[in-house]
Amino acid sequence: MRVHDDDSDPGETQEWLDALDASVRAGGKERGLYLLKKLEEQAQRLGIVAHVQPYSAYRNTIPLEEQGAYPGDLDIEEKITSIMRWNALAMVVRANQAYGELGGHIASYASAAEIFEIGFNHFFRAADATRGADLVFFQPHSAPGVYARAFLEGRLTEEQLANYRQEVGGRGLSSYPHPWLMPDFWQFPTGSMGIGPISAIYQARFMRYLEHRGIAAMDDRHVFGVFGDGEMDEPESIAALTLATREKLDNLTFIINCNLQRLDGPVRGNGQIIQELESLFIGAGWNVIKVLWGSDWDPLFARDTHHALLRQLAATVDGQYQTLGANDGAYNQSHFFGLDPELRALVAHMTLGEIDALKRGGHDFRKLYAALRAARAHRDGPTVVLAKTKKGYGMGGVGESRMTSHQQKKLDLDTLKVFRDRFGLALSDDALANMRFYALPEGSRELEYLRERRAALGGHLPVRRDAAAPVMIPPLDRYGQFAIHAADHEMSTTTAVVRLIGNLLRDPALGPRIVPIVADEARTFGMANLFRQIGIYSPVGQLYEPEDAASMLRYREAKDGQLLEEGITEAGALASWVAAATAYSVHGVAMLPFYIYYSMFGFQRVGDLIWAAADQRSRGFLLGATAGRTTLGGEGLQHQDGSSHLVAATIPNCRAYDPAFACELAVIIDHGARQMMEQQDDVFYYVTVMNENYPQPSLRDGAAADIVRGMYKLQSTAAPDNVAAVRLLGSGAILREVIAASALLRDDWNVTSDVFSVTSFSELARDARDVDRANRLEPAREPRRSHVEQCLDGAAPIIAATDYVRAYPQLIASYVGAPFVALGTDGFGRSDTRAALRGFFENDRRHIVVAALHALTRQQKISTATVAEAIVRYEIDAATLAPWTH
Ligand SMILES: Cc1ncc(C[n+]2csc(CCOP(=O)(O)OP(=O)(O)O)c2C)c(N)n1
Ligand SMILES: [Mg+2]
Repeated sequence: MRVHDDDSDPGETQEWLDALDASVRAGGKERGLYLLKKLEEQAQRLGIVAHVQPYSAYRNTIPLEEQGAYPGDLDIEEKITSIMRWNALAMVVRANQAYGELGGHIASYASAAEIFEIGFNHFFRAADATRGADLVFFQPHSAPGVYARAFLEGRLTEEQLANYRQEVGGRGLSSYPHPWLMPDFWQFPTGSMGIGPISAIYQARFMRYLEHRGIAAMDDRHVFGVFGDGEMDEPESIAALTLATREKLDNLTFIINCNLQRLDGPVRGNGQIIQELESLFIGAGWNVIKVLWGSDWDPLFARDTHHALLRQLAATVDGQYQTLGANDGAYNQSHFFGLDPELRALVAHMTLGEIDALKRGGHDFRKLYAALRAARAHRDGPTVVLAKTKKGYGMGGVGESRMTSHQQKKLDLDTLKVFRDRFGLALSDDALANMRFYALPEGSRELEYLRERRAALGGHLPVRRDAAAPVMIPPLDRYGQFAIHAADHEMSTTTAVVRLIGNLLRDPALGPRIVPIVADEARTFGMANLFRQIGIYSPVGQLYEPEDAASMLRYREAKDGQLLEEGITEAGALASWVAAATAYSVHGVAMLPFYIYYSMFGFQRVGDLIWAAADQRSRGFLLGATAGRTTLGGEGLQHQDGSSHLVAATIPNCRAYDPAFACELAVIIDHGARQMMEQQDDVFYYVTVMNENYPQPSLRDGAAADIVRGMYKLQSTAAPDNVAAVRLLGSGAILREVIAASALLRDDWNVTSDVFSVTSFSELARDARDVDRANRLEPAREPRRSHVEQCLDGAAPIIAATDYVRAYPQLIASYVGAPFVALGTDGFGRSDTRAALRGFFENDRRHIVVAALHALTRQQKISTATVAEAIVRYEIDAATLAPWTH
């Protein structure tokens, strides 16, 4: 049923409103709420269903009567904020005066300065002797404001500010929050929009997890996230909103800087982003607090008895708010207040200057403070503060609420003077012209205030720490016997990794620190036994009798459950993994997460989250299961992964492996666990595992170190009447085809071959690249040889076959001196049997043999007629289209 705006019986309407007013006056707000609830129930009985949007009037949520006193010194805080504004602006303008190409943003922090400052002066707590720090996610392009404050606090030098965005050489400051590049400062990378919001939610959830599992106390530590209104359009920004309510995360507050603009223009020119966000968050169950208007609007609202002001505010779209924001008092008088006689009367007593100075709520400390205090006091769910601001606040005609505000990075002297005068900055014309940074003199009241406030809140922020006690890994033969002494026992590498995790979970020291994570695929990977063994985490335990209660593998949810079952959200599961993988830094407790997923839905689907995980120095295992393009049989084009290893190779601190055998896998997991938990290196591991069952060999003596390096010789297959020799390299799912090919080469063609198992082409390539560089830059020294050069010395052709695109083995091609042929799975995957797929992609044993013979023709070891014969013998259809063409 639609609600009509025209009132058919105003007298009756007024009676109802008066009755509600009287009840609230007599019985308070709770009585009012009760009546509304009863009315709603009755309306439902009468079949009246409301389809109104769940948003409130276009005004502040917290009424003036409930605002409370302001605990800070407004004069000083405003002065300090003005100085921060200046330093942030000067940092960007200076960098761009010196080097026009450096970029940077002024307008975003200009809109967010009061939001940041209210946090820094009153809410964001650092770690002290009694408790850990709050977690704060900063809007990335407002980073200059965070640097400006760190400078005033004496944490950053003038030289560092002057080197904003000039990081090469190590003196400068990162453009955006990057823990990799500023490891003592930034905690959370937010530069890629959307990653901050989803990460903040999963960090808040992981804090509960640690607490419920008895691993770390959280006291009243809180997660704050300051994000942009444009940023909320990212799918990741809103993907986990309902998780936050479902898990009652009252340790979480979002503050959305609603300056109504993004980069190109208005976020919702023809609508109202604030109302839209309010509906969204209310729908997701959040506590919503709107901070729209500053204190100087309070008297206007008080006199707006007929709601003319509220009606006009509701009727004004954001594109118009922006134009109003960009223009002066006279324009606002004629184009807003002048539109309605009641409104005109409302501001009749005000000068144009006063109208011009009316502030938006997000620039008013009192309003922001009341909102954040209410957010901190809110229980049983997260809060979002929607703060209405002006983009480029204070930048005058060149930047305030302009379409081009976001891109503005150069300001002329006149604009700087207007800025200085508006914020009452004690800067000479000369200081302006030279964009001098403003430091607070020692002994000044402002500096003392600044220090006092931070001391009261525990110290500086942001600070990234890196001090967790190492956790010892048990000896491999204690938990990996089954894999290293497999003795041709049949199993898949997925089964092996699940057994390894299961065994590690039983270790008294390491076990509790393991965090298995799945995105609704535990059964796929044979992990259902973990449901009962360690339980599935739920903050409320299990409120129902599970259908399979009698089963050994029952679905057991528990408050201290260890497994994180994230449901069908790879982005959420990855964010969850990051929370665990950074716990060593964020909470000082090292955790070891294993997130196991369909490999295609990793780097391909949430690659940017993995990049951010690398930036924040995550430590943990990503397990790409059902990996490759031909082991997954029936699944088809969208499931078959031929590229993840190539992408993994581009992430500097990601060590990626594609083991074929359980014993290789065990060595890699063991090495990785030690590197991350004992040595505490800032690396993470990506390991692919498959679901194909085959006999698993035992670990060769002395092979372990080479497995970690990336390759080892598996066997030499000597042909009795040896006509030629080749080297065959294989990894993961295709290694067994390579071994089979070596037998065919011997039996059918009298060709000898050495077979190497390559556990990681990317690790080999990295080592070779390092060696190559060292040799080039120190030409006088005795040249070093990389592992790949040592293994593949000589001239015999090399055939490398994997279940990935050819570019993956080609990572090492330029480091070997012999002819190099790569076979792989370029093209779109499709569903069929494993054998059919390997035939289709031309990486099965037959094609490996043909490739080897062909390579030998180039060395005049074998005739082309022999190659043609092999093609016929193996029934290869030479006329078929190449797999990557269809
Ligand atoms: C994933 C991603 N896409 C695009 C960008 C480029 N970008 C940086 S800031 C910005 C606009 C942000 O608007 P908003 O979130 O409203 O923040 P504001 O600057 O208005 O405070 C864009 C598009 C980015 N950093 N990340
Ligand atoms: Mg914006």
